[in-house]
Amino acid sequence: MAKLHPNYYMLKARQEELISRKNNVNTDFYNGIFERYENPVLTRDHVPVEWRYDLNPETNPYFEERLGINAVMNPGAIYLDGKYYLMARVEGADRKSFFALAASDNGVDNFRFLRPIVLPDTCPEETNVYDMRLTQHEDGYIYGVFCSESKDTSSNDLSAAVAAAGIVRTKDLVNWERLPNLVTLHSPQQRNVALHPEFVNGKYAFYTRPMDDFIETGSGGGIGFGLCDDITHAVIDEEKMTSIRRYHTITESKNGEGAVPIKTSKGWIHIAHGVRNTAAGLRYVIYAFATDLNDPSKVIAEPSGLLIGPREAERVGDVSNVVFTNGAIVNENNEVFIYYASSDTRVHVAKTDVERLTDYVFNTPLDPYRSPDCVRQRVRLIEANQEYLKQ
Ligand code: BGC
Ligand code: BMA
Repeated sequence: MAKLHPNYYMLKARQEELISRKNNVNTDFYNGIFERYENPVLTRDHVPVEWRYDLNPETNPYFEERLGINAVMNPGAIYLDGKYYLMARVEGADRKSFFALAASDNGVDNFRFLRPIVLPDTCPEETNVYDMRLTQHEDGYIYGVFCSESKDTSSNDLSAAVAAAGIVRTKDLVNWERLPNLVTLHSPQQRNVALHPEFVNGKYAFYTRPMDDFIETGSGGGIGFGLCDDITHAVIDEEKMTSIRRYHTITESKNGEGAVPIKTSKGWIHIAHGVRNTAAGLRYVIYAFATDLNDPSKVIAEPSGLLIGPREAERVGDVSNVVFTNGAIVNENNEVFIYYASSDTRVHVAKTDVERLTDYVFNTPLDPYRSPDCVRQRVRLIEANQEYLKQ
């Protein structure tokens, strides 16, 4: 066999340096709620050289990248046997995404891609897949719920598409069984669907996001919640509303479930996304809310405003002004790792712990929804603080 091209070794060395680089807390940022880190945890440069280059010098004499990667984003996340796994959305230069698994021992650096996931190809019309939520369900399976996108052949508009929730399951992150897509009897389209980790009234429970069409949620009022009897033919009739969209807030245009909810002693904590429209296009931020332990559709806490917004370098990328999350991990020390992508380009981690996150969700004031009330809310804070400043 002919020798490998010298640039292969150059790329491998660079990649090794990138992957083994220690990630430190970004000390310029403080809000007491979570820490940001200096470096992204997963980027297109983390994708193995062998996944992109043909190493055969005869068929690739100039060592050109044959199958480029455009972006790595929106990972599902799961903690298994002390390892932090990310199921990333990897987007090829061809705009199609696939899922690939990466793992790290500490959740903040040294993430290495293990393998691309080849899902059972059961939907002939499916064109793209993305944004998988991984749920460790009490039935013993790990489920992946993702967006399955197809062309809308009923419309003359070339861009018209249909979004549905695809469902796969596994016991080992290696072998995947594909189940039929979720059917929601009252919503024509679905994106941002996540499976709740526990049975609710003996049924499988999904967070949904009813939509009238592909981009606009239309009459869809927010993050839905529905039950189904049989996960192998998942059909949801009624979708109750949980966190709803509101005028002149961060969720005005759309919102959607992000990570699988985190169980705490006070309630299920949800880390979701909210979208508003601007002259510069849609702006995506991450927010949090909590639902009742016994009735996970009932919102019991709604801290005002955003939890994570795109900052500095995060603001720029393929789809600028976006932070998006669909995966979080809680480890045995109650540390919380929120994985989020910025501008549909790379993946970051925000770290907190269950106690601080709970305090944020339950003790951050509510949004008064009107500017005059918001300023009064702030003045009350300032006046109360005067007492402490006198000390
Ligand atoms: C893109 C997604 C995006 C969606 C709605 C899809 O075609 O792949 O990233 O969220 O359109 O804009
Ligand atoms: C969506 C999501 C994400 C993406 C976001 C911004 O609707 O499903 O895939 O991060 O748009 O482009």
